[in-house]
Amino acid sequence: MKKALITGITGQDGSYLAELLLEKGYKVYGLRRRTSTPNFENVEQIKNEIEWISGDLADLASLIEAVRLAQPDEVYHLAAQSFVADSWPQPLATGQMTAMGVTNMLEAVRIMKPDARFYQASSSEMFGKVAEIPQKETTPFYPRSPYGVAKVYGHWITVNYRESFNMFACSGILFNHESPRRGLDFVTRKVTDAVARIKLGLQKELRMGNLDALRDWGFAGDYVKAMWLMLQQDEPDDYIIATGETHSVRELLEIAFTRVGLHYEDYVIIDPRYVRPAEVDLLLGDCSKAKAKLGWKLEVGFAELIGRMVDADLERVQRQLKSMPTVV
Ligand code: NAP
Ligand code: G4F
Repeated sequence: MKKALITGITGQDGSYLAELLLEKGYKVYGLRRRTSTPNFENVEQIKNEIEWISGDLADLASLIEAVRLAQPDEVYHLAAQSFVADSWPQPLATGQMTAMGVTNMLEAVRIMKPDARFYQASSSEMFGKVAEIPQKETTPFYPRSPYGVAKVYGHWITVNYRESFNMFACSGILFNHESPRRGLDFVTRKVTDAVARIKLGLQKELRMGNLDALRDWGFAGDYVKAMWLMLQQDEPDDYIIATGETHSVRELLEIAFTRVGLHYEDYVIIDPRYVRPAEVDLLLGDCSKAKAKLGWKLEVGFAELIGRMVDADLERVQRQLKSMPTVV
């Protein structure tokens, strides 16, 4: 039985990856940080099948102990401060978790289990002010946020450990990927949750930032398969994972509101609080290397993804409404 250690297992990607690895017969260890209120929402259905290990990216000793306990064949390093907008008000915490956290995790593996295969969750946000369209593995980085800068560090330290210590370390440069498990702050989920609440009469307006930004949005469930495939190859390497299509935030609004028979112009208000100090205007990935070498393929398209997210939020909000006590 193969053993995998996942950091960030309670997040969107961690939860889908854990399900995939359990299906494949892995023993799955999940690193979880202490929070005052535990949040198992994304992993409730598999909570009892995971070996939970307490640890924090800022605490190297806890990561060394996690690797010692799990003795993993594969380490998927997904934990990070992952919300770009918060990386301006929290640049140091973002640097500590999203950049130095990668070195901490690599050190834990190098010290305790150097033959473990390592996956780093790199990001298309590294391309920032893009040098070419579409972006490929060879496109130079020009990050536009403290988060993007931290991810560039995480990418290069992963490459460096591969080259310095001969570790099987891969960097997956993933473009935006979404699902009903996406955090409520990210634009797709913010929109689909608002659409559900507006439709059910619980919200009147939706305050947004830059509607012209273009993103290459895929489905998280498809993307975790690529993470696993990268660690099954003969040689470690870096890969772009993307859909090869780009859509604006405005298109996202149109699709989501139309799904419930509404017009986004009737509800959306532009609020400068959601406009970023520096924007990534356009992301569009070329994943031909992953298709050719990993045999990776995309299953869920953009409109279907947003439709599924709206439906899931409608169901969830309706359930919440039903469980609320009636006021007499
Ligand atoms: P997410 O939902 O925000 O999940 C982040 C995870 O990291 C959560 O489990 C969180 O735990 C954990 N975490 C944060 N700080 C930690 C700390 N100090 N110690 C231990 N755990 C900590 O993110 P995601 O969307 O699944 O993304 C997974 C990874 O891929 C991230 O590294 C992200 O930057 C990267 N990425 C994401 C995308 C995307 O479009 N989703 C694209 C490219 C790259 P809590 O539950 O306690 O908060
Ligand atoms: O959904 P977002 O917050 O995602 P962003 O910034 O692209 O980052 C996500 O994808 C990265 C990969 O490229 C990951 F590395 C990262 O961890 C994260 O998962 O914003 C998408 C776009 C931006 O251009 C933003 O300015 O939507 C625009 N936007 C417009 N109004 C908004 C809003 N974003 C948010 N979150 N909230 C708004 O009201």
